[in-house]
Amino acid sequence: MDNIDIQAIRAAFPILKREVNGKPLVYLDNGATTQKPQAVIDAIIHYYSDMNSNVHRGVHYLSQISTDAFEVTRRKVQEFIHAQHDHEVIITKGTTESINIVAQCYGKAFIHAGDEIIISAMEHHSNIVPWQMLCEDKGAFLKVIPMNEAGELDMEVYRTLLNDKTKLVAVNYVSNALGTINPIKEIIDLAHASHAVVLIDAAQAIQHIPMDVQALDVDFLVFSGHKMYGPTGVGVLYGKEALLNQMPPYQGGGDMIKEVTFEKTTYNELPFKFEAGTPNIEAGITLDAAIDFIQGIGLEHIKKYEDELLAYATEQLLTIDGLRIIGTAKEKSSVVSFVIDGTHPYDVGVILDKLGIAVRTGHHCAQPVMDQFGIPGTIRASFALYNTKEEIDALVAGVKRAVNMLI
Ligand code: C6P
Repeated sequence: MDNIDIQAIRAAFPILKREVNGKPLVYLDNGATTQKPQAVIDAIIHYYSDMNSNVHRGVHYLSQISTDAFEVTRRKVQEFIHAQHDHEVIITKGTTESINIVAQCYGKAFIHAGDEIIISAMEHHSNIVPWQMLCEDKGAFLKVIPMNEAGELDMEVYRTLLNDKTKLVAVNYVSNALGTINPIKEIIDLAHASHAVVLIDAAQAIQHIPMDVQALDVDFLVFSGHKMYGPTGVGVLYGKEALLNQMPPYQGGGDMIKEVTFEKTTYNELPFKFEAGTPNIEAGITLDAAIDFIQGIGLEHIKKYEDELLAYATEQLLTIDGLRIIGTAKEKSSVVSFVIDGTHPYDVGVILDKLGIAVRTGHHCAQPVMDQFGIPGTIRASFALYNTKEEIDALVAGVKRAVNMLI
């Protein structure tokens, strides 16, 4: 575990010092949301103590420094994902809103009756329901790339699903329920060969895997700030300039207009066309500190360290009798989902909580995944860069204890 000073990293997250139920907190629910480093917390305090003001509106000093800071984040995101232009970065509420913007706006302009949209069998509900709503609205059809028992997409079937009716492909980079890393470059290239555009849901990838939207040639990429050590209520929609320019706005309101009369409104240019109303200013501004934090360590180092944690957790959990890992793809990231014969995931989760260990139990907003495996849900441990092998040992001991109590 070279290059990672784990004690220094842990010290940067004040919440990791607390106890839960009289035990040291072991936080393994990072797929749901990550904890925040002191630098992000300080940035939020600094924003409200020294800067609070609306953005893109005022000539006064505070409004200008807030606006500048908000735009610094936009450029930081641009650099972080290697976008060509900063105006290709739309600041949203989060992944869910970003996907809904594409479904509504791209859908309004480009999806027609009889068109087909492809998603995968391992999508989060946020990357299923907006497309179902669009298909219902437009008389389009939703097709699903199946996956095998390991939780890997069937790329042969994907090739056969693509045809000249396919208009859009929407797939996650990393599955939140299984941890599978999908072959998104291949997915994108095949879709482009069929003249379809591609949205990649990077909600579970952006904090673990270096991202380059130009190298990927992805059309839309979406993610949330709160899963990458940043604040809640902010996310990103990256879109290629040409596509965003052709899409109608999402919501009408302040900031997204150039000129309004009662007869006609002209819309603002990118990115503001998609940013109606006052944004979550403090979250927009302080996402910058979260990206600085990640870049200060380096995603290559983070990925290497987290891969070691995942391998160790997988090996140790498999020593438990009756434990089955759901999601055994060759390429995985930071998630281990499992079930244990004779126990319900919820009961195991409650016992782990009594031991101070936070995991998520249930369907993880991916009910079709659970249906395919014929289970009500899983116990999911999801890792971040501050987790340790000792915490995995605590998880394994806790699961063993739960098994002894429940069976
Ligand atoms: N997954 C989890 O515990 P929002 O809620 O908009 O920030 O992110 C939605 C979302 C979309 N796609 C994927 C792949 C996701 O994992 C999530 C959020 C959390 O797995 C909360 S349900």
